[in-house]
Amino acid sequence: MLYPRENDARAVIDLAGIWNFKLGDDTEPGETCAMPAGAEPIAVPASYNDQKDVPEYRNHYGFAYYERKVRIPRFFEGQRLVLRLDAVTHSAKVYLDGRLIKTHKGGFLPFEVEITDLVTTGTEAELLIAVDNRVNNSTLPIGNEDMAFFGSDNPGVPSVEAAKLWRKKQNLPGFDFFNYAGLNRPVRIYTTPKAYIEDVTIVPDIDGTDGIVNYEILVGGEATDTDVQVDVLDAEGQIAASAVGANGKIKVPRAKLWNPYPGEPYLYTLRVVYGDDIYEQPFGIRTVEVRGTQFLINGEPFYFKGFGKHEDSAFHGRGLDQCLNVKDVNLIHWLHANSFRTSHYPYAEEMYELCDREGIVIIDETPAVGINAGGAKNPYEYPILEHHKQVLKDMIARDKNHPCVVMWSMGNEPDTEHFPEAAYDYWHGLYEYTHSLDPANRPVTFVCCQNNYEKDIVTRSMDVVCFNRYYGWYNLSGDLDAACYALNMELDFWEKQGKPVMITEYGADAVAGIHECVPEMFSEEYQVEFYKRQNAEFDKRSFFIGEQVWNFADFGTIQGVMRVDGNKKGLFTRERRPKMAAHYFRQRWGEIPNFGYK
Ligand code: E8X
Repeated sequence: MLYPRENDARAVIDLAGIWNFKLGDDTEPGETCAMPAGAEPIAVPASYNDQKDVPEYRNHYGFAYYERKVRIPRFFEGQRLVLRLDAVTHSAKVYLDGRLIKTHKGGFLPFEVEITDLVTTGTEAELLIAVDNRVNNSTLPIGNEDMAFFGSDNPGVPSVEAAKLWRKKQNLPGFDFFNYAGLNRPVRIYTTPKAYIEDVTIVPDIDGTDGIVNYEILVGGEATDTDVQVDVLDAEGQIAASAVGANGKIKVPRAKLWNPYPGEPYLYTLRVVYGDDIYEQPFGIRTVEVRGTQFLINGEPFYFKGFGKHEDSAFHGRGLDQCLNVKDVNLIHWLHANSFRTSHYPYAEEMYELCDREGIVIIDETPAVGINAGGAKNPYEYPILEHHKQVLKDMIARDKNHPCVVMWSMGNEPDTEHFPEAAYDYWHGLYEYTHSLDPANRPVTFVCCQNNYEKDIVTRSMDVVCFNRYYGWYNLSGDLDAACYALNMELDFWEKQGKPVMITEYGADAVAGIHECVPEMFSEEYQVEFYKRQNAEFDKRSFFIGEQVWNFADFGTIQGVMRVDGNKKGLFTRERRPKMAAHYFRQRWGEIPNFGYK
């Protein structure tokens, strides 16, 4: 799915601003819908939860209504008109002049609907979006539908059945991040000519000093007899190579490669002309390959230095915050880091464009988090497989041309221990499906949870072993000697798999400002000691290809006895103030090269 870009042939109207807003309940609107009375102002794009300090905004359960007028200019006459919503969390029902025109499930990927024949140019239309924030066993991320601790073994609390009678209906997130909801990313109307470019696929390759650009252009709309013209433009906008035809292979002599920062992340542009339509797609010439226990970028063994992140900030919630994205990218450079995982959902396209430009490597992850009932239930009986496949398809269709994306993560911390065969059937099927979706056939993984790795027969089947471990925090708490012993037992196990292995989460909560002479849990000193001791063990292992800490920054979560105003495992506070661990990693990663470390 192409990102909206204005040019000589296309216009884009961004509908950012103040909309009318009203919380509803869990009654689902039907084929027609009118804006409820009593509307309040709301900023778009942003989550609604932090925009008003009342419990109803923070703890809503069900639908919320967004409404505004949109004017379609006269000079749009004769053009194809498309309404695109970049992320409506978690699902949407879209109405134009009160009539349902589109529904969508999934809160982190774009969807669009053609409105050419639904509006009249030179007039105003009413756009109304009903946003459902509910999570359950059929959504990604997963919401728990009943909490085991309501069981009869919890004196003073009746059975789950009783609790369903007297406890108010609410979201029970099966994930450790606040359930921010709303029109979290841009809403736009864009135009194309009636005969238009529908999709662009680019698969780069390297042949000696030449770049190879394998491309495929999909066209749509009115048939024309014109052919597709394709030019490869260099960073100065000069034509480096050209071709005619909807698909083909273009050689770029003496190509400049896309390399991770501080290398040069050189970007070309594929300019496509079809009839009256034009589309310009930035891209990079680089290759990605797993070979033995190495992860190669442009044929060189790459070492991941980075984090799991979140799209999370005060006021915006999970809403697009380009100022914060620029600040975070600059802090990633400051840390001499080179990568992050989009935990635990695909991020806004604007962040991938920034990472393409800044040479930051991304592991792109779906919102499949919470597929884990701790053994109490078999989560592979949840009705999620078809939606999970749709999410993978949409994520790859959106992100396939980004040079910064080097691997797909199908999900985070599912239960792979208690129902190992069911887990293998579920994830191996998805693994093969994911490979089939990506024209560039990038490596595919998922991120396994802190579990019994000997019972887990899934993680070892991935292209790269990505594991999350908290030895010295969630278990062996405070005992870093025992933690390192357990870690080495596990690294011995992974060494036998003959695959590249990286840690995608490890960390300790540190409340900024708590200091101890003797490092103890929740102090900044303990967070540093936790990393120092475990990094020393990783450095001894040649098959170990990367360290991504949890988390880049403190972030908002649901309330719980283990969360002190959110999750405090950040290297930075939520306001991006560095803790001691940020200074520690800045020094460590400043001494570790991107390539050839292992
Ligand atoms: C944590 C992280 C959480 O924030 C992230 O979204 C997923 C969690 C650790 C799981 N991984 O809690 O800080 C470790 C489970 C051990 C029982």
